[in-house]
Amino acid sequence: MDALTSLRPADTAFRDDVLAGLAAPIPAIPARWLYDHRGSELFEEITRLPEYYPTRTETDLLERYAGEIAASVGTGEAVVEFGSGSSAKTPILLRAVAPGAYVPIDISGEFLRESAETLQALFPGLPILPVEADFMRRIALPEAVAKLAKLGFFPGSTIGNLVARTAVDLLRAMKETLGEGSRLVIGMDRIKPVETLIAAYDDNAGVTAAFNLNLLHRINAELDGDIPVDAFRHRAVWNDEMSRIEMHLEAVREVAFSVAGRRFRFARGATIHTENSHKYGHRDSRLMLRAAGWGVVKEWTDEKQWFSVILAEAEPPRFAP
Ligand code: AVJ
Repeated sequence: MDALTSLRPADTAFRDDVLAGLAAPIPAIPARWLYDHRGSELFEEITRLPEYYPTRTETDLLERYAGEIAASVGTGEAVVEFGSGSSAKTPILLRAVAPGAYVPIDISGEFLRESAETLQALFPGLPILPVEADFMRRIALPEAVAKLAKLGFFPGSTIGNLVARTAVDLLRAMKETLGEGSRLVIGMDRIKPVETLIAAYDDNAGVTAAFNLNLLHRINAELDGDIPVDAFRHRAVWNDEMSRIEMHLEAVREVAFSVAGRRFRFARGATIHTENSHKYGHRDSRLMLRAAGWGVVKEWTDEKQWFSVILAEAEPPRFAP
C-alpha cells in the first residue's frame, strides 16, 4: 500500500467501488458517488425542474402540515437531520417545532459547515451541533443533547436510493442513534403513473442526464480515467418488479477505456447501473418502517398522493406475536 492510499481512505473507497463495479457481471456503481461538488450542484438544479415533482410536493406538504407535526412532538426537542439540511425544508421544520438544538449529520464535512452556517444565520439563538459521520451506522450524539427528546428528520425520499434490506438497516441504525421514545419525520416517494416517473428522471432540459454523466467525468478526473463520455447516454427506466426508477449509463457504441490503470470494454447497448430510486405504495412504507422498529403515528400526502411525509415513533421492544 502506498502512502497516498493510507492517507486518503475516501479516495480508495471510490476507486475500489468503481473498479469492482465496472468489472461486475452486471456493471453498477453505488449512487453515493454521483454527489461530488458538481453532482450536488446538478442535483440542486434537478430539484427546480418542472418535471421533478418530489422536492416541490414534499416542501408543500411540510409547509402545510408543519403545525400538525409540531403539535404531536412538542417543543425543545433535538432535531437530528440525516444528511445536512441546506435545503428549504429544514427551516420549515425548525420554525414549527422550536427545537432545543439542531444536529445535522453528514459524511461530508464541507456540506455540514456550509449548511450549519446558512441555518445559524436563520436561527441565531439555536444551538447547532454538526456531526461528521456515516449515518448508516449507530452514531453517538453530542453530550449536549443527551437529555433532550429526539426528533429525526430524513426528507427527500433519500431512503429510496436503498434496496429494502439496506433501507431497513438504515432505519434501524437511526432508531439506535435516536434512542427510545424518539420520533422520525421521513419523506417517501409514492408509486405513480410511469410517464410521470420517467419524465422526472429524464427531463427535457437534460439536467438529469448531465447529473448521471458527471459520474464519468468524475472517474476520469479523480481516478486517472480516459472514458470517452460521449460514448455513453443517460437512461431512466422503470423496473416494475422492484418498484423503482433506475438510472443507467448506456454505451452508444463499442467502447474501450482505462481507469486507474485497468482496461474495460463495453459492447454497444451495455449499461452501468448508477442509481435506484424506489417508490412506495401506502402499505409498503409502513411495512418497511415497522420492519425496522418504527410505528407510523401519522402520514400526510398531497391530493394526487404523489409523495408522503410520515411521522413515526420508535417502538419499544416487544414480545411475540
Ligand atoms: C436524492 C435520491 C432522492 O432519487 O429522486 C434525482 C436523486 N436522481 N434525479 C431521487 C435523483 C436523479 C433523488 N434522491
